[in-house]
Amino acid sequence: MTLDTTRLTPMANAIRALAMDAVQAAASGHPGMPMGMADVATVLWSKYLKFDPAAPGWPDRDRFVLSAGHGSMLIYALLYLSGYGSPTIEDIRKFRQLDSVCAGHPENFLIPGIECTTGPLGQGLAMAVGMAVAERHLNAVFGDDLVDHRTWVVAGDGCLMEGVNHEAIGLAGRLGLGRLKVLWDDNKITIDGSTALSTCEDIPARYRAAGWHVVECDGHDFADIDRALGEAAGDDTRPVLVRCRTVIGKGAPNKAGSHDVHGAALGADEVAATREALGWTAPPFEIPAEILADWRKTGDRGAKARDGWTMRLGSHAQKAEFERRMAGELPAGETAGKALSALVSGDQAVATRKASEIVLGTLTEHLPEMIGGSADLTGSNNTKTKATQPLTPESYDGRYIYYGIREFGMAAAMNGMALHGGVIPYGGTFLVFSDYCRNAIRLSALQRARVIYVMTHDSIGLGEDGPTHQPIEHVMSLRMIPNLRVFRPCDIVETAECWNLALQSEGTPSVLALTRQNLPQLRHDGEMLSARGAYRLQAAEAPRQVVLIATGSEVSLAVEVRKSLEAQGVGADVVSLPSWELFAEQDAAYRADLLPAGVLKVSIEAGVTLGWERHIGSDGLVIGLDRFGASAPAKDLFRHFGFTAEAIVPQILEKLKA
Ligand SMILES: Cc1ncc(C[n+]2csc(CCOP(=O)(O)OP(=O)(O)O)c2C)c(N)n1
Ligand SMILES: [Mg+2]
Repeated sequence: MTLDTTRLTPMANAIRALAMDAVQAAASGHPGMPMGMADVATVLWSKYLKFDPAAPGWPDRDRFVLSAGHGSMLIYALLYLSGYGSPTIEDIRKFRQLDSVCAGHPENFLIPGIECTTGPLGQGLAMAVGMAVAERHLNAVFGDDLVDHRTWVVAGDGCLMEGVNHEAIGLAGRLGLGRLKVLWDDNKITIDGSTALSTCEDIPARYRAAGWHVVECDGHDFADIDRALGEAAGDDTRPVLVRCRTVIGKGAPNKAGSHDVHGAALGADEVAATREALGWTAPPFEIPAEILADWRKTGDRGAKARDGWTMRLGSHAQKAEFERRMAGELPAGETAGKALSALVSGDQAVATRKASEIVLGTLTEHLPEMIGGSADLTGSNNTKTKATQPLTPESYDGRYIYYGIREFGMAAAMNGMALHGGVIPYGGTFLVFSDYCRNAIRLSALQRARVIYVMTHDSIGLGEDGPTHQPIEHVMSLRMIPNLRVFRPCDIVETAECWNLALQSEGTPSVLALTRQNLPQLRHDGEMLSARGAYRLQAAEAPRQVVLIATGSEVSLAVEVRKSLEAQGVGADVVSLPSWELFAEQDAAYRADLLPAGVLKVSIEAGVTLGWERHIGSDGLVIGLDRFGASAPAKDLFRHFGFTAEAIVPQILEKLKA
């Protein structure tokens, strides 16, 4: 198909007009990037991107990721102009206002055509790596007839400068993700001014070194853009970086090329001057019919492609399985339940990381959508199973990703995989390095992505590696992230339950905080008690004066404490609290029954104490750790820091006297 370049100029100017007018109306936003990338985006959407505005969720669409999320008006303009139902022109008029889906940065949960939430620079590109992985994997499983698409990214200087970029492109290069095409808005401007202020990097050389194919073009010459995108589309063996040399704010006669257009409205005078310069006479938010008609035609190719795809799906042998997986539904039959019932009859004193591996063995065998991995700690995180063979360029049907030492890149890639659909990603690292992934975990939660983080070595109980490796504040700080489930199971049965719950949490990511050290099996029932977040593991025998509340490895300690108290005539319940979030969802009566008023409540958790007041009240007793750990065998550390029945019981008796 040859492009009619005379029609492209007004189409691109429509993007420019919408961007500058919306930002002007909101008196807030980023006009420079959409204006600068308008020409490239117009060629991409007119000729290369496979999409159907009538079906934003069509599984075989190309994924378009605006990694430079501050340029949100670019994607709002593209979606509106090409005929998606959302956003409407009314939404664009109300850009950045409370009742508009056109939020400051693109949000995947507000507009169906937005593949992922972007704004934290670098992560859009890193998520796109995950989308490209999911595409190749599903292609290997279901074939070209059902899965055959690309992932296109628009990224700015900032996205390429962020550290996560290094992780993401290294992984993409190694995995040979040829379906990934990154269009770099090389405008040499960031907020502070010229990129020369802060970098002298040879970016194409860096990408080539990571195994990428690099193409360049003049980002304002349609024929040259077309040539470069053609070359990019033509190489499906290596990921491609298209360096688009652009001028930020292109079209604004006095401000283009300057950091002044990055993140502020042009101002009434410059808006008028831009209209003049572009020959754009239409009033704000009105697109001349002929130009809109040209835009509405851009989806035609995709609509045809989707018709063909729908026919192929209709007669495909794997239709039902493909649809199940893309819908994110777990297979019928209680697979996780089966894993659970096999465990309750046993008596296994294992680390919960080991328990997780045992459970995963069953889960990955029955859930082909699970794709595991680890950031170079496979043998420590216990994330690999028999069913999950390595995913490599030679075998994309593999289900285990060696992410390398790239925690943030792994987490972001998992977000992309989950958002692509058809797979459920889980990946491991040490809990202490959840900080390296933290903003991606936050984005899992914000984007409602089912990503499962397997975070092992969850306390001082990891022992000799010492304070750099011992999480103190991590479990509590992860509990602070909205829409994230943090599970800290106490034994093998709870571990199975928590895995089950994490898999069922379709719109919520989960963190499993697991031990390095062995823990006794405390549960011998298959009641799925963890589903309530907390439950009474043991009830007081003597008249109840104390409720002990513990998580993970400290639950067995609470059991010992209880034994000692009961021996002295002090009745004590033990409550296991594997998930604060699920417990918070229970009704008041259930919560009050577990944690009644008028009884001394004692929390035991080998981590920071801040926050435990929620469960023990202002007159409770909190056993925790508000300092960094130390390097020694686990047993010695627990003794040293007072996590023994001998150290805790006297404190409880003292408190009861007071
Ligand atoms: C992780 C992160 N750090 C900082 C910011 C704030 N920020 C938004 S845009 C921007 C500059 C980005 O420069 P570039 O990607 O070149 O965009 P351009 O100015 O060319 O539009 C910064 C620092 C952010 N959104 N995300
Ligand atoms: Mg820039």
